[in-house]
Amino acid sequence: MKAGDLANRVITVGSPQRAKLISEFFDKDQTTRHFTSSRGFVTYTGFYKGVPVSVVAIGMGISMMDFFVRESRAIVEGPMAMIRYGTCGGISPEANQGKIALASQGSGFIMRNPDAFDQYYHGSPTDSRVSNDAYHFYNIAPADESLTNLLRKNITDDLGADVLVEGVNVTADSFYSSQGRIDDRFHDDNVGLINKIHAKYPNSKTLEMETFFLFHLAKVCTKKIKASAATIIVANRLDSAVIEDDVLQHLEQAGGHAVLKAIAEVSLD
Ligand code: R1P
Ligand code: URA
Repeated sequence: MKAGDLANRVITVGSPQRAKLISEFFDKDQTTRHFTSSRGFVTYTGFYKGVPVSVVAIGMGISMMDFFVRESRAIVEGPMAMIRYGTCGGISPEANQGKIALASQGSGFIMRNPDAFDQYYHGSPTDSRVSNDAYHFYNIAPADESLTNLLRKNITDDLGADVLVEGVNVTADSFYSSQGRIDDRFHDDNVGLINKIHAKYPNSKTLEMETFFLFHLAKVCTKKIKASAATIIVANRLDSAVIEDDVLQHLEQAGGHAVLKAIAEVSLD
């Protein structure tokens, strides 16, 4: 993609299907352009109520978010606004499947510390220590307040106030070890990790894999980027209840429409 192919206002999602669902709300009397990349990025650029907007599916993980933010910023002139509309796991009792979480208090970041496992690199491990630093926790990166306020307003107007859970999101570098999923096939030293996440980030509600890097890069970029994030809670990690397919599709569509209204309404100044 090149200059002119991406709007200043962008929604980023994980899956191409979610991007397509959201693009179906674009203005029908204007052309919507569609771009695919050999690395799995899928972009729709069009208009919502006359305002230029894009939605980009980036796949999963912090590296893809890094590519997305940097390469978007490289081809767009002027201030930008970016909203991630993703899925996540809920880690507090009220963060149930079927709710939408707003990362209004920003995003933390948890990363596996491979050096805590170096005893396994050469032959049989002799060191039976249980490492205290198998995971590193990083300071919270904040969301943009004005964009977050518009997300809150549009989501509650369209889906009702009961759908919303607010607090801190935590981005992890793995779906598995650093989100506290236990896998006997690997040495992960992650029993009780969700409790440690709560101790580090007291109002943490959700775990997913991209938001922190969006917030972090938006704040360190030398050109203006307003960033915020909402995520559909697909499972509650405390009781393992999982969302029904039709509820997920409804929230991708109706929630996606509310997110589109927010990105189109925000002032870029
Ligand atoms: C894991 O299943 C993926 O889903 C979540 C995580 O952040 C990760 O990318 O978000 P998306 O549904 O937006 O991909
Ligand atoms: N995405 C994640 O990264 N974690 C979950 O638990 C659900 C979706």
